[in-house]
Amino acid sequence: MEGENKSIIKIVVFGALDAGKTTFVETISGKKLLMKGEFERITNSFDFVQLDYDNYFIQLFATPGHRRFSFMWNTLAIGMDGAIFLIDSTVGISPVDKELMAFIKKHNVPYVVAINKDDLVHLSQENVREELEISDEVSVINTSSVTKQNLDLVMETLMMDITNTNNK
Ligand SMILES: Nc1nc2c(ncn2[C@@H]2O[C@H](COP(=O)(O)OP(=O)(O)OP(=O)(O)O)[C@@H](O)[C@H]2O)c(=O)[nH]1
Ligand SMILES: [Mg+2]
Repeated sequence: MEGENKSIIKIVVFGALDAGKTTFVETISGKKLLMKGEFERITNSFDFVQLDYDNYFIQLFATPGHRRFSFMWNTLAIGMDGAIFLIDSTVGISPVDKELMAFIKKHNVPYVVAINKDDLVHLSQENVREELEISDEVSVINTSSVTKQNLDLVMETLMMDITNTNNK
């Protein structure tokens, strides 16, 4: 069967409420999600889509941002190979962002920080790095999940980080 030799890479998108996680996953996949776990546009479980990417299938999940559903974060993080952390540039760095940053760092997997909604407000990468204490090896990229700005770059950068880590 075509693709039977492909490895599966699990990537999870985290971010505060309304940061644009569901939109990110939808836009980057360009197709209907296999799972879109939301009610009245608030994700309460998770989103899921599978992408064909070189020699890999990427299983891309997005988490709920609402605090009420934060119990899902641990479950979705199980077995992840990498993470994408979306910051909402129209809000700036919130306490939830600090909590999520600590959560992602604790999992010790490669991650990329996307400062989303760059089409609305531009937030400087330096400020975000400083506030969240992000090390120089981690990429921080300004994105828009609506205009598609840098979405492919985020995925390419993370896939490079993941495959380099796996080959070490
Ligand atoms: N202008 C602009 N709007 C965006 C962008 N990303 C998301 N949005 C809008 O922000 C709102 C929330 O987007 P969602 O993708 O549902 O956000 P979410 O992070 O999945 O929300 P929860 O899962 O409920 O936390 C929607 O109205 C989107 O159209 C972006 O990059 N630019
Ligand atoms: Mg969502």
